[in-house]
Amino acid sequence: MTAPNRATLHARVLVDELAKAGVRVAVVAPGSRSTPLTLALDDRDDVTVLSHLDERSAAFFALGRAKRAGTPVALVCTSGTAAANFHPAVVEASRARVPLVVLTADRPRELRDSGANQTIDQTRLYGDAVRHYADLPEPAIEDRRLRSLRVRVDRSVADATGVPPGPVHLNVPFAKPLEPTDVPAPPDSPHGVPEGWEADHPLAVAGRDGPFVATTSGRTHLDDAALADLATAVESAERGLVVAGPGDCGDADALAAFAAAAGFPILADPLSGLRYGPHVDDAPVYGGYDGYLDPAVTADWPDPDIVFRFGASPTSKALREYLARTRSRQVVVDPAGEWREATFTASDLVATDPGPLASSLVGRVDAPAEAWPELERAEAVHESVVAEADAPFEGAVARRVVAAAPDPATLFVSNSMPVRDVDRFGGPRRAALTALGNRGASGIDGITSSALGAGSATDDPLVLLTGDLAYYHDTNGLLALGRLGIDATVVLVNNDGGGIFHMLPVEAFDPPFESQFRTPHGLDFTATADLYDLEFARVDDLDAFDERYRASLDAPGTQVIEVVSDAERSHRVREDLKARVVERLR
Ligand SMILES: Cc1ncc(C[n+]2csc(CCOP(=O)(O)OP(=O)(O)O)c2C)c(N)n1
Ligand SMILES: [Mg+2]
Repeated sequence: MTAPNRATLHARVLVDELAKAGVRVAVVAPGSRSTPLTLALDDRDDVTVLSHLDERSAAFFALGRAKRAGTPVALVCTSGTAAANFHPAVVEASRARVPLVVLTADRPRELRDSGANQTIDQTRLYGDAVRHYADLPEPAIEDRRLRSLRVRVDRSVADATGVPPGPVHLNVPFAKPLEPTDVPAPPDSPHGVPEGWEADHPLAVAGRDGPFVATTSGRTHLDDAALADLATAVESAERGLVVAGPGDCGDADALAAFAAAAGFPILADPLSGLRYGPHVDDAPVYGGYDGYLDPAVTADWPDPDIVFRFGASPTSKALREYLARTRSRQVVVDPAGEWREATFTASDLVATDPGPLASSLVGRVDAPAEAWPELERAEAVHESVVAEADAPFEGAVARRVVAAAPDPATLFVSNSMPVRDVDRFGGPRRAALTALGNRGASGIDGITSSALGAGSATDDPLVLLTGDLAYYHDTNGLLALGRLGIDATVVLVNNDGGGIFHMLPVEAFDPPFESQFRTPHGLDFTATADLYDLEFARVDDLDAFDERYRASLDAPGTQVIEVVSDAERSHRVREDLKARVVERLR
């Protein structure tokens, strides 16, 4: 078979290699310049193509999909501002270590910087947010060019899925014709493919059965001396802690087994993979720390002798500040060996895989450390104060969202107050809840799309807990519900603006607090129900919420449950609960 023209051939080879390198999902936004890529993707049975209209939402959807699935997702757009609209999600993917293969179509080189339509400088558009960048050469009927294209694709996927995973960017120029229209072969046209050329170059054109270059990479293992040093520190510790921050902390069972063997409680961020799951039966997993790690409480506590920290920096400021106050040995374990510790209190950086490290230490630790009664009691007091609280506030909504989520479920949590409320009030459960959020760069711009992307990767029920500004930011993302057949329960905490700003000193400076920070908008989100064909319910008390929430979890389709709340009152309740916990613990 002869390809009708060289752009078609080039795109087919690129996409063939993407599939062989393991990319099974592509999120594609419409445009002309990317036509060869879109058609080549659409033509394949082994790649699921998910079409999106808005590139910003598309990119966040791809991010959520890749995050939930743990496998790379390709992301395709046309030239110009379309590519720039991928940027926020690329930044988040970089910081949160999510594998994306971004393919931006471009004009041929000679049209750059010429005033040509829809042509911007796409060179290194995402700066150092990408693990790999290449400005591909234009399609050409050359054996070496096609082999280099295959190698480039394999290399990009390997970098996207490496340690740490992250986004990669290939800028892909195409000259017309972009469609699979027949073009005469050279010398009549430079865009054609000579009859028989493909059969003569099978390796370049058809590649191999698997990837053109298969990448095999090993993992970093600690040598015996390093393991012995850590094991001795664990053994001799009277008190120790495991802190699991947001993001991938590695094998939860292995970490729990280590914590149990060492006798170290786990302070588990809700997005760490350690807060929820059957392993909570095997080790003490605590989630109330944000409510009790106050200097007034911890002043008399003995410092832990050693702290093992996994994942990114914890969401909880109280926990970060506690870690900064203790004079413990603090071991940051990171498979990529990155310096992600902004309180500058770490004493050791251990570049290795958390799971295997934890398992190796289990075998070297004979007896668990002493109990830590102060911490145990603090967790219990926090739990009882919160359980007794009857004031309706946003934290109670977060608590119910977690407590009543089905097992299993995928729970996506927005930034700002939702993630903080889940952190403090959404205590551990043995249910298999996959709790995700965008904590890499903590934007509120693509929350809905990220959640729906995550939901598209699983048969789990999907629950999104979001705020009104985050919801407003990404209403375009709601289109994916109907277009891609995704069902969700969306819990929209509407406090008419940015409730988080009540937590900041700027609250006292009104004006301009209201007009410039809290920014009430008065929007009636029921309109999104008509626009996107959703079921929408507004509730203003917790009993009504419980009823709607349960009903939604049992129902097909998407229900938005808008909980009308007062940000300031909610914040005062948070302060009051914390004061009560601190008072009882002093
Ligand atoms: C893209 C982006 N713009 C601005 C911010 C700063 N910001 C952080 S939280 C917040 C308000 C969020 O409001 P909402 O989603 O309603 O949640 P709430 O604070 O009310 O819980 C803003 C504007 C951000 N994180 N990301
Ligand atoms: Mg709000």
